[in-house]
Order: sequence, then structure tokens, then C-alpha cells
Amino acid sequence: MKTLKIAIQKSGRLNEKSVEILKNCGLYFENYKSSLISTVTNFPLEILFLRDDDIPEYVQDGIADLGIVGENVVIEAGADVAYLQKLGFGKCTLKIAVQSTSNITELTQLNGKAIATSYPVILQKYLTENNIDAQIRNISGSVEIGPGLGLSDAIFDIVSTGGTLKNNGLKPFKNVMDSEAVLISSKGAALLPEVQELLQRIQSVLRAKSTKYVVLNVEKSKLQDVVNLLPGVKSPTVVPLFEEGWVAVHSVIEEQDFWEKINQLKAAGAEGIVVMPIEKIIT
Ligand code: PRT
Ligand code: ZN
Repeated sequence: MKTLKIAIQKSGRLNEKSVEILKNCGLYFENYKSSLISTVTNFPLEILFLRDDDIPEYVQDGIADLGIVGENVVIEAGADVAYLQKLGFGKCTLKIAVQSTSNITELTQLNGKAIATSYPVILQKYLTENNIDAQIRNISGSVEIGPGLGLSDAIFDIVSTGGTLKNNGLKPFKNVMDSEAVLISSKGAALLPEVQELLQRIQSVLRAKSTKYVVLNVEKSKLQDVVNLLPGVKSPTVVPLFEEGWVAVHSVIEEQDFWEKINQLKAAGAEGIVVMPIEKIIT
């Protein structure tokens, strides 16, 4: 079996969740903060801990077979890699922002203006698509101070809560791109059986994360109404209770419409509802 290499962020916003998802896949390894590489003991995999900016190129060149990194970083690097899976964390939006007092309301007003950013490639593409001729000031960090210093008229940066914009007297103007952490692989590695095995494990963890296991009791006369609300993985499991005329129903519920479903179940006659986390769903 080939020993794969996966590159993840060494420290920063994506490190913890990247380590967590690999551990949830049942992989055993030491998360050595001080070393660059860690060996998984129960799967042919080595983990490389890198700066996030280096990950797309390492994967494109096949130095690492796989990588976990923000989609924005992959696109900015223009890396030729295979996208295997969105991972549901590190979510953010890349936005153009202007000073709160600015009277810019139309995109065309950016013509001839200067925009500070650390993401010149993504910004240029957006401006070109929209026929805007603005000057891009490429700076490596703290772009939000640009307008205050008179360095630029606008900024283009990652926003999650919007707190940083506000604290610097800026307001969002245009959303350009949504991003989240993604699993990428080199084009050559995408179809390797070991890569597909790891991908399946990651997908089973993601599926489990977005669902809850539910056990509830219901009178047999109301069973059909309750079952209609519960598709389950295949269909709900129904087992008799010791008390005559009652059954227990086991099923899974999607996290996103959890409370709505629970309320509907109660209204349909469900009692003693117990909800549990799911570790993995293997289909
Ligand atoms: O050291 P290394 O180079 O590896 O890390 P880094 O400092 O370049 O990146 P890091 O750890 O800050 O971010 C890694 C990835 O997380 C990014 O590429 C994004 O895909 C994703 N991500 C998600 C974010 C944010 N949310 C985020 N809020 N990356 C950066 N920010 C910054 C943003 O630049 C701005 O300064 O947070 C500030 C805005 O946050 P709010 O909440 O105030 O809006
Ligand atoms: Zn970085």
C-alpha cells in the first residue's frame, strides 16, 4: 500500500479542525506542535504541518498527495489540483469593503480607485469580470487599515463576523466569494484506492456530524404519523415496548431542521425523546 502524505495547516484557524477531522476518521497520530511531520500508526499516511499558503503548491506538485486548506487560498494560488470534498469549517466570505462614511454605492464607482488586498488574483478576476478598472494594492496583512491611512479607497479581505471591518471604520460593499476548508488532492492521486478510502471515511464523519440519532416512544395508533416525519438512513427502526400498545422508534434527523422536526414529532404524539450524537455513518 502506498503511504500517502496529507498537508494541513501547522497553526492558525484551520489547524485544530483539520486535526479533529482526521482523528474522527479513526486515525491515530501525535499532533506534534514542534515537528513538521507526523506518522499515522493505523493507516498508510503521513501528516505534513505547513503554512496554509504553501499547501496548494505542495499538492499540485505531488509533494503531498492531499491537503486541507481554505478554498480561497487554492484559488489565489491558481493551483491545478482536484477538489475532493468541502469540509464545513473555516467558513468565510471574501468581500470588498469601503469606509463607513463612503458614498460608494455602485461597483462602477470603483473605477480608478485603489483597493488594498492580500488576494490580488481573486480580486482581479472579479474586477475584470465586471469591467472595473481599479488599481490593486497588494499587501500581505492588516489590509483593513489601508483606507484609514490613505493607502487605498477600499479593501478586499476575508470577513467572518464583520467585527474587524467595524472596528476599523469600514462597511461591507460587495460579496465576491464564499470559502470554506476543502480537501484537495493532486490530479494524479485523486483516484488512488487509499485516497478514496480516506475520502469515504471523511464523508462518513461529515454525514454523522450533520445528523443526530433519535429514540422516542409512541403509541402504536400514532406510529404512522410519527414515521412519516422520519425518513431515517433507510427507514426507522420500530421495536415493541414492554407496555402493551407502545413502541420505540429509532431514527436519524438532520441537524439543520432539528428543532422543527422535534416539535412536529411531539405534536404527532412522540414522547420521551432522546437525542444522541452520531460518530460515523457508513453507507
Ligand atoms: O500561518 P498561516 O499562513 O498558515 O495562516 P494565515 O494567518 O495565513 O491564515 P489564518 O489561519 O488566519 O486563516 C486560514 C484560513 O481560514 C483562511 O485562508 C480562510 O480560508 C479561513 N478563514 C475563516 C479566515 C477567517 N475565517 C477570518 N476571519 N481567515 C482569516 N480571517 C481574518 C481576516 O483576514 C480578517 O483579518 O479575520 C479577520 C476578519 O474576521 P472578522 O470575524 O472580524 O470578520
Ligand atoms: Zn497564510
